[in-house]
Amino acid sequence: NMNSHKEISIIGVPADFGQSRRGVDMGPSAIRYAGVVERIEALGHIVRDEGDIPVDIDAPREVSGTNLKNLKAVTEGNRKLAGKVSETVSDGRFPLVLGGDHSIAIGTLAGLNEHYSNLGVIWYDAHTDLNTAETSPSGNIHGMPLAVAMGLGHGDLTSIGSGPKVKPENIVVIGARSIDPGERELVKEKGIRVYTMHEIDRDGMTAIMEDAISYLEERGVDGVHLSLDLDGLDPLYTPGVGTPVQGGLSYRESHLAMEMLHSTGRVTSAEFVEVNPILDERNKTADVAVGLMGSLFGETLI
Ligand code: 6HN
Ligand code: MN
Ligand code: MN
Ligand code: MN
Repeated sequence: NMNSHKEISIIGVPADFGQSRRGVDMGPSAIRYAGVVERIEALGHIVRDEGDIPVDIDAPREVSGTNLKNLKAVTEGNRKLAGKVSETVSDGRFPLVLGGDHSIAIGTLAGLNEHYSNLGVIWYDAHTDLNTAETSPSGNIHGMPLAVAMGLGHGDLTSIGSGPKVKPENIVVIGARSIDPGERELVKEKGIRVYTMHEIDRDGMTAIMEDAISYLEERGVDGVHLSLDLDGLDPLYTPGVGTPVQGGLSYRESHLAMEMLHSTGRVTSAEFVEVNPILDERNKTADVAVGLMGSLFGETLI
């Protein structure tokens, strides 16, 4: 169907300041090498690779003494990304953001917020990324972006763009299996819809995705952003991530989820994060990421 063809802008964010393991800044290169442009163009979409957001990768690292490591570098990178994402949506194009660690979701969501007043967010991740400096066990900002998007956390981060970017009741988390005590409190307090591995094991991915999609539709969302952390999958399929957690989503479950999202025709932006080629096995994780993008943009087996 020609009407479903999109104009897609690929935006690379070679940034690793949100966590402590080097290499995730090479994620965009690895995903390009895995053939992202060709894979999506083959589906009939018009793809423009916008290159990378300029990131000062050689900036000095803050290794200790703060519970918001590399705050300045994270803030600067996200300001630039927010501008680029906003401009992309202004041009009527679909932003496909390639990380980089998950702290880049702060900028993506800030940019999207310029255009949506009731955005839905699907957070596909082993983690809930709902920490603040007060609750974080690591000080790594990649564990905080969803809290920042709700307006919680350090002012330098929450003030990128204007106001809160997402309402807690417009968020669904899929695949969670590593949740810190402060995050658990926030999930309960804000009533965030979290489908942990328990619910997915019990009810199956089909039922979970149907529920997640109808939940967001009932909220009357005016756009849906998919934020996919490759550690949402089991490390068996995506070993090239900095914070792997056993017992994750399978390759097939993840493709099914992407195919079901495609069927809705409601996804308006996406980001794929945490691909770390240094920790990977022969670019396996980037290959999986590109395969999932294929399904998200309409690939079918026959
Ligand atoms: N990610 N909850 C842990 C922390 O340090 O806050 C892990 C966060 C991982 C974040 O994978 O995007
Ligand atoms: Mn808004
Ligand atoms: Mn994660
Ligand atoms: Mn994450």
